[in-house]
Amino acid sequence: MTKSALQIARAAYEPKMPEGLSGNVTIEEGAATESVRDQQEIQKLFPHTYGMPIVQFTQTPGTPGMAEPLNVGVILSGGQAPGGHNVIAGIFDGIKRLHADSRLYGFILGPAGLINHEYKELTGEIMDEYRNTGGFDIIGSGRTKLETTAQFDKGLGILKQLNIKAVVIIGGDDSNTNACVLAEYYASINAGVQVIGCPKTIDGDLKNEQIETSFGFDTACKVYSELIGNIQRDCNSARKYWHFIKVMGRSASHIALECALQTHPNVCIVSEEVAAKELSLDDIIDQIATVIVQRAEKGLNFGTVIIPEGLIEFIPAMKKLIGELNDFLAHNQEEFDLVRRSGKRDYIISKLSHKNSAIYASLPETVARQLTLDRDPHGNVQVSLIETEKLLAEMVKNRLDQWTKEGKYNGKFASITHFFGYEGRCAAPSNYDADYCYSLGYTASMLIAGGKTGYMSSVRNTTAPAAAWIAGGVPITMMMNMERRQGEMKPVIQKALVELEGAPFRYFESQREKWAVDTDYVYPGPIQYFGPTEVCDQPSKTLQLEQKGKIEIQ
Ligand code: FBP
Repeated sequence: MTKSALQIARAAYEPKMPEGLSGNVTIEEGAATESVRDQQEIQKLFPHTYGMPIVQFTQTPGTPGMAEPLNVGVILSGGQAPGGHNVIAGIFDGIKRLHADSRLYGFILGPAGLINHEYKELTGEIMDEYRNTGGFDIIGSGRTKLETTAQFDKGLGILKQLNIKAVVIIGGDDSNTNACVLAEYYASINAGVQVIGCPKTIDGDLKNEQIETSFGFDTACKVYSELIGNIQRDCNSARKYWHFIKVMGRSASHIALECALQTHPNVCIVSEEVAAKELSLDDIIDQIATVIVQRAEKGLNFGTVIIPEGLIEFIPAMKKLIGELNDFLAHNQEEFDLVRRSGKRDYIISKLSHKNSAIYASLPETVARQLTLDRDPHGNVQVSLIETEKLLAEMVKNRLDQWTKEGKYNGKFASITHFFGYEGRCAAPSNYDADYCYSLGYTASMLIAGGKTGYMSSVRNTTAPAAAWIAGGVPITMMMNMERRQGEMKPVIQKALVELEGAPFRYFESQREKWAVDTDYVYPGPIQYFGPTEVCDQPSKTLQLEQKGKIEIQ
C-alpha cells in the first residue's frame, strides 16, 4: 500500500488511554440494573443477561494475563465511521497482552461473514497497516441483520471451529440490539461464546447516561464543519450565493446541530424541533425565506442553510404522506411499475387520500419521483436518496418569487446545493476518535477477560484528558425498551434524538437569531493531528455542552 507522509506519521501515533486500563485491570461491579422502560417484558426476553451490574475498571499494579490464549472474533456492522480500525487495534493489543498466543479473527463484510463463515485472521502485520486510519476496509462492513436462531447457530459453527471465546460487534443501535439478542441466545444454550458490543455511528444517536457518544461522530462532524466553513468563507467572499447543505443523520439531527455549533450558519433546521412544533414544509420554507429577506435588507444576498438528512420524515404531514406511500407501494408495486414514467406522478396523485394527494401534487417533480423510488428491505423510503436540499432551495425560490410579486422582497437569490455524508465517514480519525476507539476496543478485551457477555464497551468522562477517562461496561439490556417495528413489539435500544431541553440545542437556540442576520461564521479548518492539545484534542461541542454546560474553546 503506498502511503502519504501524513499516513506514515499517523501510523506511529500512540492513542492516549485511561489510567484505569494501564497495568493490571480490576473489575468493580455496581448494583443490579434495570432496562430504561418496559422492565418486565425485557426481563422476560433476556433471562440470562438482564439486570447485570455496570462494571468499571480500575488499575492495579502488574500486567494483565491469562493462562490460556484468548481467541476473539470481530464484526463491523452498518455504515462506516472513523475510528473502527482503532477499535480493532485496541482489541488486538488487549488480547495479546492477556496472552501472546491469542488470536483475532475478523468476519468479512459485516454480520454476513459470521453466517457465511467468511473470515480472516488479523495478524500484527495487518494490524499495523491500519492503526489510526479511517475506513472499515480492514475487513469491510455490511448491513445484514443478525436476528434469527438459524443465523446464530450457523455462526456458532465457525466460532467453535476457530475456538473463538467471544465476538465483538461494532455497530449502531440496531446492531447492538442484535448483539444483545445473540449474547442471550448463546448464554441460554451454554454455547461458551461471549458477545460484547461497541457504540459506533457517525449519526451520534447511540448514547445515553453511560455511553457518552458513539465513535465517528466527532471526526465526521469535524470534516463536514471544515467543508461548511470553507463554503462560508467562499460565500462571504463572492457574496452571491445561498448554499443549502444537507448533512447525514438518517434520523436524529445531532450532526446538523454539531456542525451549526462549529460553524454558525445563518439557518440550521433541527428535525426534532420541526416534529415537536408540528411545523409544515411551508413553515420551514417561510422560516428560511424570512432570514433571506432580513439579510437582503442589509445587502447580504448570501448565506448558508444546514439541513439534516432525516428532515422529511419529521415533518408531520410528510410523515403521513410517506406512510401512505409505503403502504400503497407495498401492495401495488407491480401495477405501479407498469405505469409509464410520464404517468407515474398522476397515477400516485389519483391513488392517495385527498390530503396526501394534495401534498404530493405540490412537490417538485424530482422529489415526488424520489419518494416513490427504491424502498429499503423493510419497505421504507431511503431518506438519503431524497434531495431535501434541492427541494428546500426550489421551494424557497418560489416563495421569494411570490414575495417579489407582492412587493415584499427585492433582493437577489441564487442557490447552490450540497450533500455531505460519505465525505466524512471514512476520514482519518481525529485524536479524540483515535483515542476513544482504541480505549473502547481495549476495554472490550478486558470485559471478555472478565467473563462478561451482553455488555457494551463504555468509556466515559471523555471531555477530561484521556488519562482520567473511565473505562468499563454497561449491560445492553439496560438501554432497552419495547418499540413497534414492522407491526410487532420488539426489544430495542432506545435511539437518542436531539433533546430540545438539552444544553446543545438550548445553546443553539440562544444564538441562532444572531447567526441568522449577522455574518458570524466560524471557519474551523481541517482536523489537526499534530500540534497543541487545544487544537488537536478537543471533543465535540455537543459533548462539551452536555458535560460542562459550555463550549470551552471555539
Ligand atoms: P449507521 O447508523 O449504520 O452508522 O449508518 C449511518 C449512515 O451513515 C446515515 O447517516 C446514512 O443515512 C446511512 O448510513 C447511509 O447508508 P448507506 O451507507 O447504506 O448508504
